[in-house]
Amino acid sequence: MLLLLAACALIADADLAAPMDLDGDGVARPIDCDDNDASRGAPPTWYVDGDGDSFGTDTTATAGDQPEGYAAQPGDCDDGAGTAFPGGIEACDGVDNDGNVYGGSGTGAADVTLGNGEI
Ligand SMILES: [Ca+2]
Ligand SMILES: [Ca+2]
Ligand SMILES: [Ca+2]
Repeated sequence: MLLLLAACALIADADLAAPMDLDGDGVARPIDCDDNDASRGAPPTWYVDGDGDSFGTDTTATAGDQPEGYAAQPGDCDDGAGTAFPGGIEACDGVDNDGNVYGGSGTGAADVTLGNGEI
């Protein structure tokens, strides 16, 4: 018991007041989602991805690991169509597949061919 009390006296007040950052990544507990892994710091923002195309909506959550149904990036032009996302390949399906506002009729009417080849 006396030995334990003596050991506690060796801990400086500054050490006790300092935030815990065991992995030295500059993010202290409790914000650091894994204080034993310097490659993981504050939990990232995740974006709701309803169609599973890896692009999410503006609805977000923060978590250390990617929650199911969330994507690492926002910007889905149509979160109800897994074939429509930024940079996607335009197809003759009445959907704006590449997110550039061209290609989706939005009315159910026949697709229209544009000068740039998109439908
Ligand atoms: Ca960490
Ligand atoms: Ca999506
Ligand atoms: Ca989509």
